[in-house]
Amino acid sequence: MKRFFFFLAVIAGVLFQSNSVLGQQLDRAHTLKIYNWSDYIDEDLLEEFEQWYEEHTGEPVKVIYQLFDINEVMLAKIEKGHSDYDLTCPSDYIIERMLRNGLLLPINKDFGDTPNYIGNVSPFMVEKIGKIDAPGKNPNDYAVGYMWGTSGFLYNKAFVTEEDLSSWSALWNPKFEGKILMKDAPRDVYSPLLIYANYDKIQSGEVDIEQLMFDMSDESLATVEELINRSKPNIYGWEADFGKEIMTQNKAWFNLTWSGDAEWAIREAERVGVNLAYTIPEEGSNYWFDGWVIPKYAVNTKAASYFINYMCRSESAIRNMDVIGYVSAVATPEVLEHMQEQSIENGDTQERDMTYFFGEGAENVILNKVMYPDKETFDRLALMHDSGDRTQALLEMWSRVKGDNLNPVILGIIAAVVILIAIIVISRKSKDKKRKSKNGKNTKKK
Ligand code: SPD
Repeated sequence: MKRFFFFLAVIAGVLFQSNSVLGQQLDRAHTLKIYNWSDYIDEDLLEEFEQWYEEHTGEPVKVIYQLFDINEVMLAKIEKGHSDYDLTCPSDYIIERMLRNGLLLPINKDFGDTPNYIGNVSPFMVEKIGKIDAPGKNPNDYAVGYMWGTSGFLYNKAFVTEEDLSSWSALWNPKFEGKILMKDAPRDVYSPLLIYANYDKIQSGEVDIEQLMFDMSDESLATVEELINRSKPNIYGWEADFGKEIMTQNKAWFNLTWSGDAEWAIREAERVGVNLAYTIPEEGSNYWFDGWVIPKYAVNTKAASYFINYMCRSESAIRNMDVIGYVSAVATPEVLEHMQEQSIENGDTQERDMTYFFGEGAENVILNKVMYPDKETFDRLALMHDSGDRTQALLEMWSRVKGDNLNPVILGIIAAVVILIAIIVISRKSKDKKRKSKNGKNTKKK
């Protein structure tokens, strides 16, 4: 009899266990885990999505929203850590890497009765996503454009002129000693400097700027390393995502950064009377885009694709742009109208042709130039590509150039901690020595 009850208890235990496991799975199945850049969304949209999703699918969902500052951190979590994010938002060259390495799932764009808003994305963006180089795969099946922009200099007009920054060589101009904030993102520094180093050859047609973005040879790495080293006396600090705040506080004179952060900083600085602007050096630079992708280890792929769809509504695009300063990939007439109204309100008057992004009807529109560059500016820019197994060499170069550039405050703290530990160890040793010699004397007395 005892044995029978024991057997029953074991079965009940197993059932209880499997139920709770099942319970957890159910919870996870109704969770949407998003891993996005910091400061990159109107966060109210997250809760509103939960409601919208339930209305459109009859299923509940809870959004868990986590943040990263640079692509490489996000990539490591998925590539090495196999994290089960349902959705993330890498840049062009990282999407390329993830696609080449089989780390992405195709996005299901069939939403039943729910309207498909993904068609709101500009054909320009679809064409740029098509430039992702992943043999045998159509990148547009795996990524939907979210935001796009350029890389250049955000500068404080009180100290620097646009003319000063007409070339990347401003980075090692001695008059900017200790005044430059550098983006702490290896690819975003390497690529424009590689363009700078090859400028003459690009001009003469010997080098194709698009092809150059695949180059990570030892020679090119050494050239860029030398250029960064030359700029080091000018570097105030390295920043992944806080440059915009530092610039609004008047601390550094200019910042190698992304157009969206620049736009955000320009707006914020204006409120406190600081006059910032943004420019792209004449030699050229990068344009980039960040796109929604569903990683291989995702669990809730349905909610992930619905979320992408939700982000492509004109309303979501407009609200995101208003909050973060970046430019949405969505190019509907509503977006154009809103952005035009805003630019006029801010005092812009110059009509421009923006058909390359908005299509027909945008021949003479008034739009903010930091956010929406002219076609002729855009034509000086190129898209980055995955550096494959050369990535390690780039990261090594990066830690070499940054290694001896530690903030003096941090160096001071490290030195103080080392000295403190040394004092503790020495004083313990001397106490031990005294105790031993005392014990020795006591033993002799006996
Ligand atoms: N704070 C959000 C920043 C997102 C910028 N993405 C730009 C990537 C360029 N490679």
